Amino acid sequence: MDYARSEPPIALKILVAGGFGVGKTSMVGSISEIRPLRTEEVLSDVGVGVDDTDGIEEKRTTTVAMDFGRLTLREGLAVYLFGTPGQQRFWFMWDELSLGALGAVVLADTRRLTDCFPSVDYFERQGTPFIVAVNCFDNAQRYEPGDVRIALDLDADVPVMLCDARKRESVKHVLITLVEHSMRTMATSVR
Ligand SMILES: Nc1nc2c(ncn2[C@@H]2O[C@H](COP(=O)(O)OP(=O)(O)OP(=O)(O)O)[C@@H](O)[C@H]2O)c(=O)[nH]1
Ligand SMILES: [Mg+2]
Repeated sequence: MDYARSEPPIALKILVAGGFGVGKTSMVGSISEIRPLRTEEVLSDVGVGVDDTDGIEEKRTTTVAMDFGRLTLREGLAVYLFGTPGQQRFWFMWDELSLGALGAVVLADTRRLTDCFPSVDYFERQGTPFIVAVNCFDNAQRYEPGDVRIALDLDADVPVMLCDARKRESVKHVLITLVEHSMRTMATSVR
């Protein structure tokens, strides 16, 4: 690529956060064009009673550092995706991961909605633009985005949407919504 004559490459950093087992690793994996870097460890007997796998009994591994994936939107414009670890004992990673992030997707599971409170709090405190994407698990009751907004006590300008973390098109839609929201937020804050 001849960077001397073209614009310098732009990299957007996006975080995928949320509670334990909500689908963060799945989301990064379904959209990444490179084989995603994963830091999965097998859930062991030691975690029984600590790691709550209700509703995700099939889950065998958990992220201990981060997920990493990449998506090229056009030549010279790439999105780097960082999935955060879900379990509280790995949260010390978050400050490093969130440095320079354009925004964050907070994934939510309506069967355990309170699990995403810490992520929402974290990004509100940091002033990082975020959206909430409800990952619709097959056996979970469906709620309207408006109900989720009320339950999470979100500001009116925070987008809330439904998604399927396993489907590329759905994840693409989530990322576009986040980028648009981040742009709007930045435009308002420099005014
Ligand atoms: N039915 C359904 N299952 C899903 C979906 N997304 C993920 N799963 C399953 O749910 C489990 C959790 O997925 P992960 O992607 O590992 O979740 P995570 O948020 O990265 O988990 P931690 O890193 O351990 O916090 C796995 O068993 C997935 O196969 C979904 O959208 N629908
Ligand atoms: Mg994970």
